[in-house]
Amino acid sequence: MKLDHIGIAVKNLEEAVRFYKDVLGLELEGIEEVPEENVRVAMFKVGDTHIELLQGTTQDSAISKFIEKKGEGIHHIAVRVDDVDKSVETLKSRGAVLVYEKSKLVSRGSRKINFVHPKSTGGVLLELVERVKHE
Ligand code: CMX
Repeated sequence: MKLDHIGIAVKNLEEAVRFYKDVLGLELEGIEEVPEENVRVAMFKVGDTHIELLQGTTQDSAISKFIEKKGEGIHHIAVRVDDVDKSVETLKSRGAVLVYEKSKLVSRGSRKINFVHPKSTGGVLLELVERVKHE
């Protein structure tokens, strides 16, 4: 496993992007909508890893609900794995609770993701990310 990114929930993506880019001076890799998760995200490169800013696009999005309950802040930590489905099976067999029954393909099929529920990890939502290679 490698640390892929740290996800931060924000109310206003444009305002947050300005801070991370213009004040902190981080390199913005891109902004995209992820409709499968009802979020818009901005990805910044930080050394070998990334910071992902997320704004919910619907009231029932996981990000909007998180901000309503806990306010803005660190929402999840994402680790890169070679094969999400294999990792999910291994983690389940060791007793971890996964959020999605079936891992999801997002971002036009470029990433496959699932989440380990915070109740398994001591209060941290852990995303598993596979970068899908297309032939
Ligand atoms: N980090 C830590 N704890 C969290 C949490 C988070 N991000 N989100 C919720 N929790 C806590 C809740 O506060 C609650 O704690 P208590 O029982 O102590 O009150 C507990 O987890 C369970 O909450 P819940 O009511 O069962 O579930 P929620 O409706 O809050 O949803 C979760 C939690 C993880 C199932 C939901 O956020 C989810 O489905 N996440 C996966 C999808 C997602 O996060 N998408 C956005 C990112 C997309 C991307 O990266 O592209």
